[in-house]
Amino acid sequence: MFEKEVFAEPYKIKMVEKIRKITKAEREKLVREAGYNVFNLKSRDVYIDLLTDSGTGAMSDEQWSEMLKGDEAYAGSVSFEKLQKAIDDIMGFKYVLPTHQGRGAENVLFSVMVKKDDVIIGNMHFDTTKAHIEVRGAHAINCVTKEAFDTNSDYPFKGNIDTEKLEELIKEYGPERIPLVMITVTCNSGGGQPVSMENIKKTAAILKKYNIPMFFDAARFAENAYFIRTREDAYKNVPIIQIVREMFSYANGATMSCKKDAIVNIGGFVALNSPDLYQQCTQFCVIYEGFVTYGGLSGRDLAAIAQGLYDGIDYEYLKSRIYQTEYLGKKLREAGVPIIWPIGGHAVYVNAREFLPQIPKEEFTAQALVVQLYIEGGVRSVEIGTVLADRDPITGENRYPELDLVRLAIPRRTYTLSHMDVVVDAFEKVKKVKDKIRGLRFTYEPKVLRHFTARFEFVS
Ligand code: PLI
Repeated sequence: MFEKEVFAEPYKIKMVEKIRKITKAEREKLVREAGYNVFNLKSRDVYIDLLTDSGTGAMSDEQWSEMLKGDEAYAGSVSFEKLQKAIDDIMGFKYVLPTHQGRGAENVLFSVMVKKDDVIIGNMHFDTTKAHIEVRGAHAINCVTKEAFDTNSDYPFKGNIDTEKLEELIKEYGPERIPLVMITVTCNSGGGQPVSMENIKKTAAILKKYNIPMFFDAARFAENAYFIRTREDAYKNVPIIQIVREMFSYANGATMSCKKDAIVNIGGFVALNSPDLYQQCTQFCVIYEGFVTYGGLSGRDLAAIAQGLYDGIDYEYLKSRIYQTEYLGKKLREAGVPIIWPIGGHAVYVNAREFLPQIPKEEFTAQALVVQLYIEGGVRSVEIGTVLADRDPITGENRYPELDLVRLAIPRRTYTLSHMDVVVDAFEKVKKVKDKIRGLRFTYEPKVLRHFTARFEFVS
């Protein structure tokens, strides 16, 4: 039995937002009307919303007070200075371009660095990163450690780069075709799994040999640093900020979606240590995002990010954050729900094919579980499986990823452990009807990014 440790969230609640639980019959009707796609639901009809941890966190009083002080000057605002200073202090990058969110940062950086037929290697690229690579006619290659595919082993760093394969890929394609390598920390597409400092160092050393720059997709850099502290012996009790500084010291730059570990509702940036690269990126920031000191954000957004970066690396906060995710994951595992192990930083990932073996993958096993979880408990989750994988653009056939997952992503500082108990209870209810759950088929299937707007019906 997973016992609650005696410690509490390192904050008290100052403002609340009502949530409401509607009846199961209402949820059945609403999800049917939504075409069995939870993206089409209204949030007011969701009891516990675990669709994403992106932009859904609760800001601190210090962030709100920074927002009030936000300087809204078009150019050279005080708020931008604060952001620049925070990024320099925490990550050690001197050159910063704000962007409206993470994908904006990818667009600005890749507009300069990525061209047709290039090869961008990463542990596991996030969808928007992959899309920004492929839209330029370049190739996105995942090179995560093979341990990542064993969902039950205790291996502590399943986000690691497979360094042997990395070197083979560099030799196969040639360093001149590889403008950068991108390490996503933590590795969202692989289950929120961390990358060890040892692996970061080793990867950096290999890339140095071939003169290939290394970048971080830093959306969840602070959670990664917490895992390094708690799972890598050499970093036991090392202050988080010191770990973060060391992580970034090996990199040439980073893109970041601040909607995650900077605990804001919108924002992102590109951070660099090369003045030349910065200069080249500025024109694309101006075209796509906004002037170089605001990048599509208001001054108050910049100020909230600056403060949020410090909030995000607070050890006590990170401890309660990761504890909450583990609390949910361990309780689900005890209840017999198969999950990716070890539990990731921002989310618990349920292995739907193992949980609902009677639903063939052609009938979107994980999507069927997402729907039933909403019907039973009002919990909104997200499918990370066949629907998300889209069709192969050449053959037109469905792509079936190795795992069909349901992600329960936990917004930061938003829900309590009692809410997690409600999620576990929803799974208990799903378990009771598990053998009766039916698969789904499309009634509407958009050509690209179908998981956002597709509609389904039950296979009878
Ligand atoms: O949603 P954006 O554009 O701010 O960020 C894109 C993005 C980049 N990298 C990584 C690792 C992400 O997880 C990411 C966005 N993630 C979302 C929306 C999520 O639900 O996980």
